[in-house]
Amino acid sequence: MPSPAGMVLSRTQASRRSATAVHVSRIALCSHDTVSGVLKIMNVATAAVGVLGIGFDANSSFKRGPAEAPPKIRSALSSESANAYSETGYKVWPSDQVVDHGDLDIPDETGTRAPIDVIEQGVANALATTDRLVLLGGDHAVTYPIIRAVAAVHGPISLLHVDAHPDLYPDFQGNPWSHASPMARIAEEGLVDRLVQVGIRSYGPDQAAMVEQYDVEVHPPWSHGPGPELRFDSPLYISVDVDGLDPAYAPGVSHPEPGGLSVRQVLDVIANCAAPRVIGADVVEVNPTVDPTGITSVVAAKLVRELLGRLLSESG
Ligand SMILES: [Mn+2]
Repeated sequence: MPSPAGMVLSRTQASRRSATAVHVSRIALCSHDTVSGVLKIMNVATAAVGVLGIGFDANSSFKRGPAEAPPKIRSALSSESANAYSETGYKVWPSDQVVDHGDLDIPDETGTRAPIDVIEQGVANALATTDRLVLLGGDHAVTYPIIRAVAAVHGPISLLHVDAHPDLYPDFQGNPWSHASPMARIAEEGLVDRLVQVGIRSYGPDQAAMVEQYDVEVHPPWSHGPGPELRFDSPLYISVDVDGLDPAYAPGVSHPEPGGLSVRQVLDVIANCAAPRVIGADVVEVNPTVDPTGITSVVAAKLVRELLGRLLSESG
């Protein structure tokens, strides 16, 4: 049974609800304009793009914490240390064109299907009012149910995946919903017609077999120059694990892997990949419990700002 709008459920309360229940903890219909100080009522029906938080990390294999990321990323987005615009000139946060759907309330269960279904239904609900979303993770396990919901609306789609890791384990330590396995679920269900991975630098033979089996295109990090030329023929979804970046730029992650991409390289990928349309994106794996300066949330907010700018550039 859906929760009434505006009702906030604690994680414990949510866990007691039935496995198939869908909880939207709050629907933000207003935005505080940090420039003028005026509280503006936003019209969900006219917003071009939505933002939805998915603070879920029960399937993290090594260290929990990404469940705490969405409010940290929003706080960095709203900080008066930066302005409201993308580098490409679009007013993204706050913006009349961007509606904040709040955060999903998700059962805190490890290794079960229930949270996956709650996330998929919650994303589908948000897509009903804004058919393009930027999702704030959460660990990377959230991307499988997100893609199920997005592909149901926009499919067939292509998936551009920035990460240190391919996340293609058939299961990880027996958990098929692990944050190390979302791309395996997406590939085996045929949810995307093309999977392109960028920044990959940590994987073994079992995942290499999956790359071969599902014809995944893998680009390791590059040292200089423009990077791979990426052209897609179908609507594109972009999933960014911030550990695809070098830990020098994004240290607050559960699995830091040195030798990664710079912020500028990832921004260039977002700006330069060619596709008929970008129809959604997520930024995942920020772990605020190991990010004492908050810089990783600031980096994530920067990526969200430019992803929103890219989506708004393709509106209407
Ligand atoms: Mn990763």
